[in-house]
Formats: sequence, structure tokens, C-alpha cells
Amino acid sequence: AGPEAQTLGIIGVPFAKGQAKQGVELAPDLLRQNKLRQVLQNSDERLVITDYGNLPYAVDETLLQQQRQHYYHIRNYADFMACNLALIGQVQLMLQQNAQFLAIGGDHAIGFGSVAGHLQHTPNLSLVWIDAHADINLHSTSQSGNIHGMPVSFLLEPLRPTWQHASLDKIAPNCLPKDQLVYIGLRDIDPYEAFILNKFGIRHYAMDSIDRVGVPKIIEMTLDALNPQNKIHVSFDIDALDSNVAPSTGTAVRGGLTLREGISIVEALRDTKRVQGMDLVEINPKLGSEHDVRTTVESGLEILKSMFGYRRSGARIYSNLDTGIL
Ligand code: EXY
Ligand code: MN
Ligand code: MN
Ligand code: MN
Repeated sequence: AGPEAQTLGIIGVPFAKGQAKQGVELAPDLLRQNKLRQVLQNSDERLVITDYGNLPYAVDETLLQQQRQHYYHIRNYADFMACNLALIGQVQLMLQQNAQFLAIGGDHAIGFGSVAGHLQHTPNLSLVWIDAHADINLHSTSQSGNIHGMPVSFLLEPLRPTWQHASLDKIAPNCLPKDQLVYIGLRDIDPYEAFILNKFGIRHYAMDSIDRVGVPKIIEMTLDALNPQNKIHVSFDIDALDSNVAPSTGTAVRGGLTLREGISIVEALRDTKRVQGMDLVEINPKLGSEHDVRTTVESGLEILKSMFGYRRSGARIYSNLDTGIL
């Protein structure tokens, strides 16, 4: 790898226990079969990609005990924590060995470990959460008991005390200040989630703001809000996109981002040169028709291409072209 090399580590996180539907665990391998590596490589020849495979984890007795004593009313707490503990370590390893990382879910419960691991490597971090949902439920506010609707509450400084039995100060001491989080694409917020967002003044650009001012203005406001010295983590839930371009997902909501809007947002974030980590989550190949699955995977790959270097304008580095033709 030369001086221009841009190293990228990829980890598959086939975790499906943050919600009730089987299938999200198949997404990392499905993206690989659909030429993830080649797609990324073609989008920027300077990328040096290391695929670390799929993340294993093991549940221990301490976690089962926490689940039995304190978190028995939400689903699969012990599995959630075990997987995310492994991910916190894996992300730090990837950032020791690479400039950037990509975590492929799995459901959005892995957003906790991915961002928490990123925060341990880089304490001065900003988070852009692109999603139809706010994923900020507490164990006491969740109606579904599904932990993929809660990861942000494990990350955000003012909400961490609500997880007092989870030993967060031990496993992930660095957390996110509330002014370094921006949501984009929301359109399905639970009442208590809305209460939390408003109580703490968390920036959330829901679809109605995008309709009012358009994507360029939303990007401008997002970047104005984030500390320009910080690295950025982008957590992209495929259900942020409209269900016509991302039908194969567990909690699809109509009226979402067009693929072009999704690409624009990701390109603008990438152009800051501060994005150091990304998640792509909630693609579920067991939902919908074969055509739906193909559409969803293609949309996911377009989003990843744009994040890791592809330019719709054609602007690129010409080092491997034979320019002697002219
Ligand atoms: N807010 C709902 C819940 O807590 O169950 C729905 C959450 C869906 C979360 C998806 C991953 O973004
Ligand atoms: Mn580093
Ligand atoms: Mn989500
Ligand atoms: Mn979602």
C-alpha cells in the first residue's frame, strides 16, 4: 500500500436478536456474494480492503444474570451485550489496523457496539444516525422489547444512567455528548422517544424538514452542528430509504428518502474526509420477493459505493488508465 492508500476494515455482524424476524443475519454474506469488495474497490482504486469475516461472540454467566435480574422484560439482553462487547473490541482492532471501518449488520442493535468501539478509539466523535426510527428507547419506554429500538440510549451521555445495571462505565467508558448526534430521515418516532428527543434538544431532521428545506440545507445544518475537529460515525439503517428502493427490511416505513437523497447525504458526509466508521444495517433477505431482495441489496451497495469513494460526476484519479490514447 502506497502513501495514497486508504485502508478499510470490514466486519460482518450477523446479529438478529435485536428484533423478532429471522433473516438479517444473512446480509453480510449476501453483500459479499453480490461483490461488495469489487464494488468498493472499483469506486476508489486506492482503497486497501481487509475483510475480517463475521464476528463471533459468546454469552457468559454474568450477562445472563444481568438479564435475569434486571433486564428480563426486554428481549435477548445477554446476547445483545455479548455481541456488542465483541464488536467494541473488533472496532478498536480495525481502527488500529485501518483508517476506516465498515460494520455490516445484522439488525441495528449492533449500532451500540460499533459506535461504542469507535468512541473508545476516538473519544472526540460525532454521530449521524440515518434511519426512519430514532432507536432511542430505554428499557422502561420500549413497547416492543426489541433492543434494535434502543442502541442510541446506550451511547448518549445523559441516557446512560438509565442502564445502571449494564456496567457501561466499565465496558465503554467514552460516551457521546448529546450535541454531537444528528438524526436524518426519521418518520416513525414513539411518543416517549419524541419526549426524549425534545427534552434533551437532540437534533433530528425528520422527513418533514427534508421536505421543507431539501437535502442540501439538511446537510449544511448537520455539518454546522457537528464539531469540525471530530471524526464522524455514520450509522445507516437501510429503512431510512423509502420502501420502494429498500423493501426487504423488518420495519419498513413508506415516505422515506429516495435513493438519490440517500446518496447525496452520504456523498456530502464523505466529502468532509472525517468519516472514520460506518454501519449498514437491517437488510433482511428473507423478506419480500427475490426482486425486492435484489433491489434492497443494490440500494445498499450504492450507498456504500458513495461512502467509500465513488463519484457520480466521474471525477477520479487516473493512475491506472492508459492516457496515451490521446
Ligand atoms: N420504535 C420501535 C421499537 O422500539 O420497537 C421500532 C424500532 C424499529 C427500529 C429499527 C431499527 O430501526
Ligand atoms: Mn487509527
Ligand atoms: Mn435503526
Ligand atoms: Mn429503522
